[in-house]
Amino acid sequence: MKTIKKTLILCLSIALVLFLNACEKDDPFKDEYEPNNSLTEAIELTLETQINASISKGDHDFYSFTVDNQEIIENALIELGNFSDNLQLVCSIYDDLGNIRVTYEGGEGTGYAIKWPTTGGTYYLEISDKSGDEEGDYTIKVTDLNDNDDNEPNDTFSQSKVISSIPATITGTIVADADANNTLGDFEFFTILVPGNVTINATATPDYPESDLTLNMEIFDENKNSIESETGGEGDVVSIAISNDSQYDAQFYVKLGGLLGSSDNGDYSITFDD
Ligand SMILES: [Ca+2]
Ligand SMILES: [Ca+2]
Ligand SMILES: [Ca+2]
Ligand SMILES: [Ca+2]
Repeated sequence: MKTIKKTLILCLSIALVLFLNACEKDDPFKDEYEPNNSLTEAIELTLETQINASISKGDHDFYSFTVDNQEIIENALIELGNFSDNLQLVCSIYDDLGNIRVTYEGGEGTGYAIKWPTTGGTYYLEISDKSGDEEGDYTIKVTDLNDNDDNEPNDTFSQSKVISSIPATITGTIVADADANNTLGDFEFFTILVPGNVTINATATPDYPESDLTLNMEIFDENKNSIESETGGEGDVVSIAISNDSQYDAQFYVKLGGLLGSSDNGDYSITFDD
């Protein structure tokens, strides 16, 4: 009798284990990248390669990606798409020290894309459902856009591009908001030598039809003291006259920044003439 009872318990236990296993295997939202439920378990993404993943109930998916922009500010594009209907995905970006930098969320069932400006490095992404109750599929892909111009890096006084002759016109692109509130953005610095008793106009123009780029410009003397600044409206040309009132040649700096509008197009041209 005792043996029969033991056998019965054993059979039931085996059945239970098999049942639980089957349940786990049958969970259509347990993806092949599990377990990736913490920063230390993050799955490394290959740039420009989309992967298909899933959020099971209460699931958090961590990924990492690395971009090398050679100290030039460029955007990494993080695309989340192909959601199951009920899923509302939240995406947080962490730096390589594990500090959370920003959190985005999309609408229910809708994908979205994030532009992440960086001079390079490793970042982590945490993906989860906003409510924690929904489950479903999604895709994720990170692309290095290499979207800055050929004058980079020119984000500081010491990196400024020297204008060697007048008149000169230079074209470029602002790829990340740069103004007094966005001091780590994609500023464009130029150095210009102005002869004695000469005035040179620095004129920056948003460089595509119906631009919604908002430009700002600031002029500094050779000691990096601010002389004059101007901020335009959306799509406006911004121009400052740089007057050298002394009889000697003098060096000036031009610092150009901008805020991107909804078109996300930062193309501009800047002209120096007298
Ligand atoms: Ca998952
Ligand atoms: Ca996970
Ligand atoms: Ca630029
Ligand atoms: Ca720049």
